[in-house]
Amino acid sequence: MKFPRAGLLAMSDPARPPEYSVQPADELTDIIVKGRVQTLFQPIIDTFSRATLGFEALSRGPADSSLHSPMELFAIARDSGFTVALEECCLKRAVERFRDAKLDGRLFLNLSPSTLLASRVLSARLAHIFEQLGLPASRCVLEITEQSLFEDYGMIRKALNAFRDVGCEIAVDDLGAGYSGLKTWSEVRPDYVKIDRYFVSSVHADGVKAQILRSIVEMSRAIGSRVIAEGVETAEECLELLDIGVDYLQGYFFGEPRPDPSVNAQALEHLAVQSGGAAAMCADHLVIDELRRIKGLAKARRGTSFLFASAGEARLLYPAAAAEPAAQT
Ligand SMILES: [Ca+2]
Repeated sequence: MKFPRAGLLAMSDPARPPEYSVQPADELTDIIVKGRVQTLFQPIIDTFSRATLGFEALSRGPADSSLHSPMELFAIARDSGFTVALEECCLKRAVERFRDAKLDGRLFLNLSPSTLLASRVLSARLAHIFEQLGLPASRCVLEITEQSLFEDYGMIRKALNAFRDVGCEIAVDDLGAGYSGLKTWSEVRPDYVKIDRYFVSSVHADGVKAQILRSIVEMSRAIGSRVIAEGVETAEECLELLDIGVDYLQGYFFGEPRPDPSVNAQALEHLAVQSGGAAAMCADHLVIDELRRIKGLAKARRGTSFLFASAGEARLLYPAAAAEPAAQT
């Protein structure tokens, strides 16, 4: 369904028959003009420290609106040519509500490539919003989702660098879904990659998915990105993702998207129990953390084993850790 781009003007037309006032395009313009989008926040958990890395902001239409569903809301915006206006509105409201809710950590904001490329001043505007609200822009992570094949990675990198210049970090969203793939990862060199929930769902029972995730974790170490698994819903999935070495977890298992989000204490307890083996194996937790940061040491795994690039290298660099019963897997 196509809607006229003149929706903002039409909304204020006094001659407009009243029955048209509930048309989706009019509802959309009203939502944008009045900033009526809802923002929900979902926590992202550090698998190592069990601290909250931050929250992803998810936008919805107002609860009493026919555009409450985000799919409907963004589809109407796309069809009526208001994607950029809607996304800017969502960004602003998300930062305001993040500040008002006094949430800790980083704020993950979704941005489409079309908006990224359409607005040359968006990075400055976003930095200004953060500054006005007394928040450093370095707490912002932009999640970029591909909706179509990128034709010009040079333009994408240039646009993203403008956000990096004001302090934002970058995430590639939904890795493995649609067009979001290795080429984008390689070209963008993001700080985070978010793995599409398809690969997370029942990963404990699907050896192929588990192997794909292991490969993604391996590549992330080489590229310098950190891996976030989305859509974690069960303890079994959580355990498997820990074993694979994913850095951060997000999903209903840890907390549903809410205006006033909270983290499921039982899920954190589960993480603590599952990672308890590390404490038994290594006298110094910092050693593990340090290992995870060092490029070349593929990964330091918790639970039952450490995996080094080579046993000799680990022994040389970290004699205390290497002296523990390290098992190659
Ligand atoms: Ca996202």
